[in-house]
Amino acid sequence: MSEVEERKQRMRMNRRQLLGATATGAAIAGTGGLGLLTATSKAQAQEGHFALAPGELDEYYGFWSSGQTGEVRILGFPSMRELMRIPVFNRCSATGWGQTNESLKVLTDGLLPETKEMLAKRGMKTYDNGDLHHPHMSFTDGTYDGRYIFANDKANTRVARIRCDIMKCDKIIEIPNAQDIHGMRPQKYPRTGYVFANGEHEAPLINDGSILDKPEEYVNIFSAIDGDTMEVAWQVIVSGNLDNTDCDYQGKYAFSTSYNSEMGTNLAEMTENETDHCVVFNIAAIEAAAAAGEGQMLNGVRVLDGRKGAANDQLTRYIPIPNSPHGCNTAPDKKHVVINGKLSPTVSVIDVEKVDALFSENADPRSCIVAEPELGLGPLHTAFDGKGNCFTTLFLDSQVAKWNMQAAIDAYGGADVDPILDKVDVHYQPGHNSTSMGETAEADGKWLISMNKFSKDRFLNTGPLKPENEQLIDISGDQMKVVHDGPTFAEPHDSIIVHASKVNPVNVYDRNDPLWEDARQQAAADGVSLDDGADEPIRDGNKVRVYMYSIAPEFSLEKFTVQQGDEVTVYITNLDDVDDVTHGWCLSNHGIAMEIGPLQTSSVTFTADRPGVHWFYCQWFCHALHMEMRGRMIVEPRAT
Ligand code: CUK
Ligand code: CUA
Repeated sequence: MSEVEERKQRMRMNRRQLLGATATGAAIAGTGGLGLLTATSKAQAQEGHFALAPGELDEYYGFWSSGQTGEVRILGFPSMRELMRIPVFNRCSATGWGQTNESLKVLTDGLLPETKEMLAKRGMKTYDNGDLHHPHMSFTDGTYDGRYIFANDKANTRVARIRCDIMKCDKIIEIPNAQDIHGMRPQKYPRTGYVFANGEHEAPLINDGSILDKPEEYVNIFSAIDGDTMEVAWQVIVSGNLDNTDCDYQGKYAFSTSYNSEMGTNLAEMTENETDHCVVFNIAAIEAAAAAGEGQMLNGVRVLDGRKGAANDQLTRYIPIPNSPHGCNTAPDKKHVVINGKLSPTVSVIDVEKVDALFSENADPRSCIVAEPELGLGPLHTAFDGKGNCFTTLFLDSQVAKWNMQAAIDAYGGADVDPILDKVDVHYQPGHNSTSMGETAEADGKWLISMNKFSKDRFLNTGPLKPENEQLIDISGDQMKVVHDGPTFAEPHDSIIVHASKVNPVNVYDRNDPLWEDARQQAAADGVSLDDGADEPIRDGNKVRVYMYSIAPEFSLEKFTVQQGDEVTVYITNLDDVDDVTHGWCLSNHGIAMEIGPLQTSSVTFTADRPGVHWFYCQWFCHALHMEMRGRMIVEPRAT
């Protein structure tokens, strides 16, 4: 039998086992143990104080990832109402993200030249998918500062930045030398600073075809991005792959889990070792090595060798952790980092104050582990209440375990205490969880969200594709209480819950916003002001530029005329300096639509290749005469 045929047969077997059996450690594909859990009682679900009266505002913003949808979502929290979507790696029909010149600049400027070339051959300017797992806000002094949200794209190796003043993405960079950015966290102290990003999948460092099916020569890359400039500051080659990451509150170390220390390429190889590891990155030593010109420059980035046995042994340490750890979460006590076991029923607790000692000679790399409580099957991620308690999702058990950090440390030291305080059923198969302000030093211990991968029977049936289920859990008391189910479309992994006082978005754009600097410069070159528009299209060979503004319910031009085959750019400035009066510009039968917020300029470029009369209209309901907010593009046939 061929290798491939064997693999297929094994997969079919596993599937049969999964469908027939209850949860076992082997059922890592995630469908184990379904249907065995008791439902939360209706009475319990109707308690709680998460419901708001009409017009009442939430206490927190929730920033939600969307996985393979590629966007970030803003929720009001704890009401769980979806407030807004921020397109990032995806294409958005409503806002024109991925089509307007302003968004294309964000989406294309940071791509590597070879990516642009590959896409151009397919007639594309940028990717239109992404896999956004981890949204995290910038920090100052160990807590959220409301400046930015950073997010990873596992699908196409990118990191994005969202400006929190306007809640739009302003920078996306593709990370060179690395493959498939997964774990990502901003530096907590002194500020962000760095954004740490894990390349998950191993590949040749120079992946140009000169090394192919030789996994022993593959590497993995850890990157530090400068959050202010969105440039890669440095990279470190590691042994094993990288999964999730977090950092300390001292500004000294970052930590990454590795589920594939074996550097295997198939399931059996990847899960072979009894222990994998957590990599510790020594930031000062790495900065010094980069400044000294160690390592090599590759695609404009200083790449250092932090593998086991590397010449400079001060850059990294490898802490052995039981089989295939996943989540990496720093506690608000500023002292402990929790490494979540996944295939091991344990979590391993690192004391950051014991990490310095790992860098002395002959140190035991496990000497920084101060607790390793056994919590249940499939621990994936841990959140914190700021009162010394931890909440860990148990994927296979479909539960959240609440446990006490000090009790776990005491038990590890030999005391006869059970660190587990409570367990609650969640529905079903939780991945990430987050607590209110829980990844900052200001964790407030009020709410926990459990982000469950399966909803099964919790909602009306939507066919074979079902929503995820995110359950709101009140953690203010001794016992956890599930108070609300929140369905979501594919597939939020992670979320942060940020007190509303940290975030202060504007209501209207600043006319000087750098987002449309290109439009401003083009207008100046054409002798036009964006605020005044132009009465006639400006012709420049077969390029035509149309400048107009909007004031509800009219565009400044009720028609404009171009010739068939012209490359037309339409610039629109929304002069309505009024909260919540967004206009749109949709050109019928051309696949063109964009958002124009109050005092924003948006532009779009297309070829006018259909002779005749084409209506454009405002697609954002803005006024009693919104239907009348329209005009004509007249396209004169090409002379024959
Ligand atoms: S990973 Cu998805 S459940 Cu990408 Cu943060 Cu753990
Ligand atoms: Cu402007 Cu509708």
